Amino acid sequence: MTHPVPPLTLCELSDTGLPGSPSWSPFCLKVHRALGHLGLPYARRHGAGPMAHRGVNPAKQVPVLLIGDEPVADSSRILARLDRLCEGRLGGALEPRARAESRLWEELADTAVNGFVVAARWIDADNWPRTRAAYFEQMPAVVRAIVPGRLRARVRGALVARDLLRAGEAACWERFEQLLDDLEARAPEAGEFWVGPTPSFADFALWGQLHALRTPLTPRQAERVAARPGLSRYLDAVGAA
Ligand SMILES: N[C@@H](CCC(=O)N[C@@H](CS)C(=O)NCC(=O)O)C(=O)O
Repeated sequence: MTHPVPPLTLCELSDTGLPGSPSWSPFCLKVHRALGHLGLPYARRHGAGPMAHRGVNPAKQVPVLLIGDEPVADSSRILARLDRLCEGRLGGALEPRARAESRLWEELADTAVNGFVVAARWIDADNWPRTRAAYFEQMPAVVRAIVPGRLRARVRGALVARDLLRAGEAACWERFEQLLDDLEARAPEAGEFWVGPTPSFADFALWGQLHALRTPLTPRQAERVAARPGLSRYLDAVGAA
């Protein structure tokens, strides 16, 4: 590393307590994994919700990484900044075509794949009680009786607007199966990562979303990922990288 990296603090939500899955947020998982891959030490600042970090998160979302005193919001912007601080080790050093491909896969993970994480947790009726317990356990009981249901209705509307639930839940899960089949067919050989021999933007983003589907909140979707051996082996490799 040419320049010393300033102290880093990751502003995020609560810890899950699950080994290997420090956050419920797929975008926070993405940043955790990138920082872990770079071997950079960092502090963690937990908040009950994104608004706990007001003042540093203009989009009212997590993650935000404080680099020294400077807040950097949005997981892709965070990875781009870390990449610049670490001599292209997150993908910036790839040749331009591979770098572009890595960023395009990052975009697919953060948008299309993320939609299925949100649907699995908030809309799948079997999973919803587990999501509600995990996300809202710290709320006072009176508030907990009202707020989660209202938020769920809002999330459903957002997923219709994202064109994920417009044709109904059965069609959504059919598309999920197709996406997993396509990712399984595209998964790299053992020892390789998504666009080359070392992990890059694509890997952290895909891992964040797909690993978020492997927690006890969404057992059916975890089982569907596990049914793809190439993809599962790849996710384990990124988790260990
Ligand atoms: N584009 C953002 C998305 C971050 C995001 O959606 N974070 C979620 C937690 S997983 C959040 O803060 N949601 C609160 C909200 O959108 O109100 C990124 O890549 O960091």
